[in-house]
Amino acid sequence: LSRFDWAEPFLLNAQLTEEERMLAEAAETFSQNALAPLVTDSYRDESFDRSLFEKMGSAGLLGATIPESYGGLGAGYVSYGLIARAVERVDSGYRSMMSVQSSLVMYPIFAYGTEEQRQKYLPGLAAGTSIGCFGLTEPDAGSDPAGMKTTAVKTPTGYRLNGAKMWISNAPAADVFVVWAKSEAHGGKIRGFVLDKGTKGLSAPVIKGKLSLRASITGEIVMSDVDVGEDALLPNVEGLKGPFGCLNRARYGISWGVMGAAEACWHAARQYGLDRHQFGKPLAQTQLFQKKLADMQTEIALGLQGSLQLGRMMDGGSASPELISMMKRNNCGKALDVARHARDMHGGNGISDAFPVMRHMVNLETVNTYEGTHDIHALILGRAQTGLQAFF
Ligand code: TGC
Ligand code: FAD
Repeated sequence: LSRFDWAEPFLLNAQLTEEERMLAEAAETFSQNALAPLVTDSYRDESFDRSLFEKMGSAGLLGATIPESYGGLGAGYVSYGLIARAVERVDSGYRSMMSVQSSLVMYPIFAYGTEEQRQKYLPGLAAGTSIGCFGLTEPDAGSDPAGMKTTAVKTPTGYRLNGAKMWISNAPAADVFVVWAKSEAHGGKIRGFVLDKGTKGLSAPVIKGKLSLRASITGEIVMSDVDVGEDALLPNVEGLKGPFGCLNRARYGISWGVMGAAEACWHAARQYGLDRHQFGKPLAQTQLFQKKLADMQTEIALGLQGSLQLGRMMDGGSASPELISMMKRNNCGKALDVARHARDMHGGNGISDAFPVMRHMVNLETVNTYEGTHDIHALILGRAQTGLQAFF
């Protein structure tokens, strides 16, 4: 038998290809050099720096799975997951910026759009010179997006959109809005539209007062008689499977991302326990402290291994939405648990932003809620194994 690597019990790095390892290292270096120094102030001040998108774009972090001919990397889903893990090790808000742009804006334009739409939008989004957002949730339709009220009505030249979206990441800074609406001309089915900033009747007011994900900007999308041409419609999908096709990819990325945040909390708690002495010995020399570290190590190792296998299945074409629900749900729940314990293990210091643990903890409250709440994913898994619908 081989020696135990406490930080990497499954030797995950050794399971990666050379290309995946290089990408992961590049994402980690970028995240630590370009993002980590900013995060404390950015979180404290709830400030948003648009130039971060360009920096992420230059580092190749946007649209990793999109083909190179549109500005992406043409990489696989394991690589995309490794990027999410590296970025979220710093902050869930930064990972949110990256994953909305990649999975929720670039992916639908690539998968459901025309060649003209791809050419028009993807290179700028990949470079980060253009910022995208994804509007599905509404004030009265969160877990149940089928209940959306936003409408698209046919006009002689295109469509007129009316409605409001709520809790939309990147919206106040966005140049490109992928929005989902019920289209009268398509029998009331949900269709996707790509709107440009500056279109008359379109606005995106910022949502203030968030106590979580403060380094990421969030807003509403208000559409009041927004007239767009026929070329704004994403022609190649209809129904809820359009937005869900994007969510599958983003949820998968989150399953990796939250493990990055959990690793940051675990490593911080371990180091704190080694440095801090009480009762004449390091905290890390107490049984309770070690039990908590062992639980963190175990859940993170299992979560990462599950995400890696899911990524391999995504790349091989055998992943199911239900398996994505399992990994998104479990990894978010475990990461939140790790962060709460890490906060506690830091004692009073744990509530200070001089340490990262409470920031990660409150961020993970959002991540556990968005892209399908912990309980909604349980209902998806419950339905899959009983055949019984428990949503309504
Ligand atoms: P249901 O009857 O289950 O399905 C309706 C149609 O959609 C298809 N479908 C899927 N297709 C692909 N992938 C999936 N994961 C799919 N899930 C469903 C399904 O096959 C069906 O197609 P068709 O052709 O037969 O019509 O729909 P339902 O209304 O009963 O849905 C129930 C439920 C709860 C599963 C679903 O609505 C749900 O997942 N709710 C959660 C909502 C959610 O995740 N919102 C996310 C908003 S975006 C966001 O949070 C971004 S945060 C980004 C960041 O900052 O990182
Ligand atoms: P609700 O659906 O009202 O749920 C409230 C509670 O009820 C939850 O605990 C839920 O699990 C529970 N519940 C709901 N239905 C059932 C049921 N049938 N049975 C049992 N329990 C149930 N959306 C986007 O479209 N784009 C974005 O970019 C985006 N970014 C976000 C960023 C942030 C910071 C946040 C906080 C949210 C974001 N969202 C975004 C919205 C997010 O996806 C929703 O908040 C989420 O889907 C939950 O919807 P809701 O808030 O309306 O909660």
